[in-house]
Order: sequence, then C-alpha cells, then structure tokens
Amino acid sequence: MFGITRWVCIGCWVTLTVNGFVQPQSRVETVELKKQPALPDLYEASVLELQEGLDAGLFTSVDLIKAYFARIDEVNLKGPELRAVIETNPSALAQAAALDYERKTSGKRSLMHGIPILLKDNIATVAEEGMNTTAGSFSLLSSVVPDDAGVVKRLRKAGAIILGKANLSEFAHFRGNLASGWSGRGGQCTAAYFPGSDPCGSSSGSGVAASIGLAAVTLGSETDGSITCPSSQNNLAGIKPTVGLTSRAGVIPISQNQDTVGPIVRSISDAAIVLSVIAGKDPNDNFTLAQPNVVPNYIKALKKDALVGKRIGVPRKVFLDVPDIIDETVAAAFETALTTIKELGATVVDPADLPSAEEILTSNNETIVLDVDFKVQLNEWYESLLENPSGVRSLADLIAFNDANPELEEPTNFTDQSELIESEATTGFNATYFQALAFDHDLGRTRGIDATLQEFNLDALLLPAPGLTTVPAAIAGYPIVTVPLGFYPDNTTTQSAGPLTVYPAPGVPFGLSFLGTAFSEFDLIGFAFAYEQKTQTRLARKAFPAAIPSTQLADVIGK
Ligand SMILES: *[C@@H]1O[C@H](CO)[C@@H](O)[C@H](O)[C@H]1NC(C)=O
Ligand SMILES: *[C@@H]1O[C@H](CO)[C@@H](O)[C@H](O)[C@H]1NC(C)=O
Ligand SMILES: *[C@@H]1O[C@H](CO)[C@@H](O)[C@H](O)[C@H]1NC(C)=O
Ligand SMILES: *[C@@H]1O[C@H](CO)[C@@H](O)[C@H](O)[C@H]1NC(C)=O
Ligand SMILES: *[C@@H]1O[C@H](CO)[C@@H](O)[C@H](O)[C@H]1NC(C)=O
Ligand SMILES: *[C@@H]1O[C@H](CO)[C@@H](O)[C@H](O)[C@H]1NC(C)=O
Ligand SMILES: CC(=O)N[C@H]1CO[C@H](CO)[C@@H](O)[C@@H]1O
Repeated sequence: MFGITRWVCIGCWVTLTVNGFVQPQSRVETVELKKQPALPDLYEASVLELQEGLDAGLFTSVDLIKAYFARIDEVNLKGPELRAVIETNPSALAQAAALDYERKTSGKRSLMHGIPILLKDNIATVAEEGMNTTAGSFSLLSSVVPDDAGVVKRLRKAGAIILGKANLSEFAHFRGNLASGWSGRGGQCTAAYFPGSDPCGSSSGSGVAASIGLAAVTLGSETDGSITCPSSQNNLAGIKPTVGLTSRAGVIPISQNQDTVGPIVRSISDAAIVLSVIAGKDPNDNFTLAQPNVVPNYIKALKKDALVGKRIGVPRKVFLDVPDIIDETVAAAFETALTTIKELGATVVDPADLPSAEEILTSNNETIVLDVDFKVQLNEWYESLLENPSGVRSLADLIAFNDANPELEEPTNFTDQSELIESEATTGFNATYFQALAFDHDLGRTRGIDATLQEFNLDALLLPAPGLTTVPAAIAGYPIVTVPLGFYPDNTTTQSAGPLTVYPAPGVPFGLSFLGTAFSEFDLIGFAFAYEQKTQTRLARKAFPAAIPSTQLADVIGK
C-alpha cells in the first residue's frame, strides 16, 4: 500500500519517485503538492512530526533507524568526533521492521511507537539485544545485566526503539575531579555549538545527540544537575522528574535518594510525550510507590496560556546575588526572561528567597549521603550482574581495576578517582548518614522550596539553569524543567572547562529552569511550554556546520 509512490520535497526541489526510480521533472506538475508534506528535517524533527510522517507512509521506522545510524556515523566517526554515542543497537532495524508491520496491521501503540530513543549508558538493556550497559567504564564491558531497566520496559511496551547508548561522564560524574563528558569507554564528548566545547554532564552524550538530531529523543539521569546542565549547555528542553516519578530499577546508581531518569529533547512537547511513557510505579523501585496513583497525561499541560494568573518566585539570595555563581551574560538574559514571564500573564514575586539558601551554600550533607549510598548501591549493582568478564564485583574491585588498567581508565589528565575512594571509605548507614539525609530534606524541602512556595503563595520558582540552581531540588528530590534561555555572544573569550574542553565560548547556549514541589511536573511543563513557545530560543542558533550531519530521510528511503 505504501512505498510505491512517494513525493519528496528537498528544499525547493520536488522529486517524484515511482518504484524507486526518479521520474522526469515534467511529471511533477501532476503532483498535488499540498497533500504531500515535506519530510521532516531530522536536525529538529519532533515526535509528532515523525508520527505524522510514519502514519502517512512517507517513511518507515526502518528508514528512521537507517537515517539516525548514518547521522551518528557522520559526526561520531568521520566528523568532529563529538563522541556522543558509545554504541548503536544491532537489533534496532529488526525491531523497527516489526513495529512498522504492527503499525500497518493493527495501528500504533502510543506516540512513541516506532520512535528511536537513545539512552544514557547507565540505563540497562538486556545483553541479548546486543548492547552493553557500562556507565562508560571498562569494568562493566560485556557484563550481563539481569533485566531491562524499568523505564526501558515502559518504552518497549509503548513501541519505542532503543537506538543506542550515549556517552556520559563516567559513573554519572561520581568518580573524581574529571571533566564533564569524559568516560573511559567513550572518551571526551564535546558539544556541537563550538568546537571542543563542554557538553556538561553527566548526561553529556544524550544532550549532544539530541542537540543535532542523532536520535528523535534521548534519556538522561540526574543526581544533581546531570539532566539540567546538559539541557542548558546543548540548547535543549529537559525534565528532571521528582525522585520516585520514574523508576531507577536497572539504572547504574549513585543514590536512591537523589537519582531520577528523565528526557533530554529538543522541545517541551517531546519531553511531555516521553515523560508520559516513562513515569509510573515500578515494584522494583519502592520510591515510585509513593507517587500519585494516576500518571498525568503531560501532553495536556502544553498550553500557551499556562502562565496566565500564575505566581512565579525568584529566589535571588545565594542563587543570583553571590558573586561569580552566574556571570553577566546569563544574569542579563535571566532579567529579560522575567519580563517575558510577566508578558505571558504571570506575577513575578521578586525576591522570593529560600530561608535555607545560605545554609545550602555551605552544607556538606549531600556529600555525606551520596558517598554512603553510592558504595552500598554500586556494590549491589556489581553483585546483581549475571556475568562480568572484568571480574569486578565491588567498589573496592573497581578502584583496583582502574589502577591496574591505566591505559583504559586512567589516561593522561583523566586519572582521578577520589570520589570512588572517598565513598569506599564509608561504613554504611549510620546515625551520621541519617542525620545528613534529614538535614537535606529540611534544607531542600521544609525550609527550602516548600517554605518559599507557601510563604509567597507561588506556583513555581524560576532561576537560570547554570549556577547552584540544581542543588535545592537535588537534596529535596524535587523536579526541574529546563528550556533554552540564550547564547554567549560571538565575542566571548573562551575559558578552559577541562583538559580538552572550553566553556563558555562564542555562541554556546545556556538554559532557564522552573522548579517546584514534589510531583508538580504537570504545572512546570505548562510554564516552560508557554515560555518556549513565546521565545523559540532554540531555533535562534544552530550548531557549528561541521557538527551538523547531512543525512536525511530522503537519503535512505527505499535503500
Ligand atoms: C559490548 O561491547 C563489546 C566490545 O565493544 C562487544 O564485543 C559486545 O558485543 C558488546 N555487547 C554486549 C552485549 O556485550
Ligand atoms: C525502600 O526499601 C528500603 C529497604 O528495602 C528501605 O530502606 C526504604 O526506606 C524504602 N523506601 C521507600 C521510599 O519506601
Ligand atoms: C548539615 O546541615 C545543617 C543545617 O544547615 C548544618 O548545621 C550542618 O553543619 C550540615 N552538615 C554538614 C556536614 O555540612
Ligand atoms: C558514620 O560513618 C562515617 C564513615 O562512613 C563516620 O565518619 C562517622 O563518624 C560515623 N558516624 C557514627 C555516628 O558512627
Ligand atoms: C562584545 O560585544 C558587545 C557588543 O555586541 C560589547 O558590549 C562587549 O563589550 C563585547 N565584549 C568583549 C569581551 O569584547
Ligand atoms: C592534558 O591537559 C593539557 C591541558 O591541561 C593539554 O594541553 C594536553 O593536551 C592534555 N593531554 C592529553 C593527552 O589529554
Ligand atoms: C566503545 C565505542 O564505541 N567507542 C566509540 C566512541 O566514539 C568514538 C568516536 O568519537 C569511536 O571511535 C569509538 O569507537
């Protein structure tokens, strides 16, 4: 039924293809152009645009996989070596063919049916599918996980196709004082807006891949900043969900108290679609059992008037008024954003400070909790593996493995594993740990985000994504929704961000974050959508030319 005749519009050229042969241009006059939508540009294509094209038979999920694979090869192997993608899924084409058949015969399962998604390499997929789950570490190469991650089960059930695994800061940046985006297996990932620029992390590859269309959508994980910051520095929309909204079962852990899995994508609309699929209870992650019984349909939050009549607070103390936490460029863009928020019908309450702000700045409670959680949970991870050829079965083994394999895990400039060592020195859950956890909840929730929302009768808090924004939400376990805010000017002087990376640099992006209380994602998505639709900041600037892959659907259809 489909695939015999296709009209392909590439820019202003219109080509008629019959049975795979390009017909003379004169035939084109007979084509009713309005009925034949152009193929979406994969640099920017949204999930809804892809679904429209798939439903109309303009292309298939097999075509999508081929095109994304080619785009990954272009920038990963031949191009500027962005090192965004660590592995691709050898089963993806077969899965796509089956899902294409299902679409034709019985319709699509969800808005994610047949949509390729890239996962951060700490999110488990069963080994028989052909991919590793390593958090970027050679200590986990060819290890066999017991099961798919909880979020992967939901994605597969919804018909999504796992395209591959994304590079990351090794162990989600819980290894030591290393540059963002570096892992032993993946090397140094760099961002696409300036050559050699810092992608931030730890979900670095997810961010870079989303920013230039190496996948339709991606998943990252955040413990403190790891979705928010790569979204910010790669001109993207990101959702760091409330801890316990999305399952962490099968995600290589840092901390059960702070880890959370969420989308890193090109639009709030795509983020809402992905979150609607991955949110929900999972018996294998008991934190998810505390969430409300019904997962909201986040797509219904996408309203351009969502900010009308809302009260948005600006917690200036510490987050905006301590020198050097954010710079002049970001500060100026943020003040402009406040004007936009008012134009969109909201009341801006400014300042609306967190009572705990100064204590958050000096607190070391988070480190105490993470150090203990990481050791306990990473040991459990290694023990749970059905096989691990490296022989590593504990955090202590990992530290020894890294030292024994410096060519893999401790190359020049990337030798530090002080966080692993600090975590290994902890002795488990004791009174100090529980006191620190209680302080975190007090600082982040009771005398933090919740106190401010209540005192000023607010619907959300607003801050620039850079700086310390992620900390109160991290220790509280509360959500953040991030959208593009602006770009550094072309005359920006580059600064070193690591041995191989720079930030800021000319033209590199930064984001804006909406913060709220537990399970307030629906509201935050609405606010971020209203701001995104009004400003369209993402579209104001593209990646540098060599970082933009050229393969499009037209290059793979019928081949
Ligand atoms: C993991 O990576 C290794 C080395 O690149 C590869 O041989 C193997 O096929 C990959 N997949 C699995 C499931 O181990
Ligand atoms: C989850 O279970 C663990 C023990 O298995 C327990 O320590 C923890 O408090 C539980 N958490 C929640 C949120 O129920
Ligand atoms: C934890 O937070 C409390 C409350 O701010 C503070 O008094 C205490 O010093 C903090 N502990 C550490 C280790 O930073
Ligand atoms: C808890 O363990 C840590 C090491 O992980 C130690 O520094 C601390 O003193 C212990 N606290 C108590 C109350 O034993
Ligand atoms: C960059 O250009 C702007 C005007 O576009 C100017 O205000 C600013 O001072 C310049 N900055 C530097 C570092 O040259
Ligand atoms: C190590 O870092 C320095 C800068 O800090 C850089 O000049 C050098 O090229 C780096 N070497 C390697 C092998 O990464
Ligand atoms: C393990 C793996 O596939 N590593 C790849 C990481 O990315 C670079 C390209 O940037 C590839 O050369 C590696 O093969």
